[in-house]
Amino acid sequence: MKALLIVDVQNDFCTGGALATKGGEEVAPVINAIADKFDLVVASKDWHPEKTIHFEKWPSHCVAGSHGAEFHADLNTEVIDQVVEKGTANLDDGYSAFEATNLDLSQYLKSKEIDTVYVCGIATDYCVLSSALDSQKQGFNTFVIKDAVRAVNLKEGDGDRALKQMEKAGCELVLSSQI
Ligand code: VGL
Ligand code: ZN
Repeated sequence: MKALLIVDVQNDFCTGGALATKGGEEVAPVINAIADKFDLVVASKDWHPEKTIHFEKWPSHCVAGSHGAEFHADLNTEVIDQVVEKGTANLDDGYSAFEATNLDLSQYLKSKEIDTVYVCGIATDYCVLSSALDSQKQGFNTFVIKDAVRAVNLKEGDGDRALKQMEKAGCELVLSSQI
């Protein structure tokens, strides 16, 4: 059984947001077009308290309950079976969807007999990277959908380096058209 893991397609990571990636919202139609090919769809939300050590590294973003923390309006949320929230404590970054605090994601996926996880969303060089590496570590066959991710690129090339790192760790890179 295959799951789609949609990472952080939230307003603050899209054009005009507090921590915008270039063209972040462009992943939404790509994701919408493939979502029905999966047995289960999980979406993560970066979901921070107002005060957190995370904001010593980053501008304030995705504060729980704020507009910036909402899913981007272009993402079809009707297909989402389960939302997981991460980065909710003030002492960690919570980059990985597997660090969600409202649900043990790994256990949840296993309880649904998922053995394969396709990761997409934002940002390639942080939360997608951590989530894909954790997925692989937890024993799921892990794919990363190259045309359905966007990077922060604090340093030029960070997104591409993250993709290589995921590949090196055993994740497979695919295009949405190959699914
Ligand atoms: C993210 C930086 C800070 C992400 C979250 O979703 O990739 N990046 N918080
Ligand atoms: Zn964050």
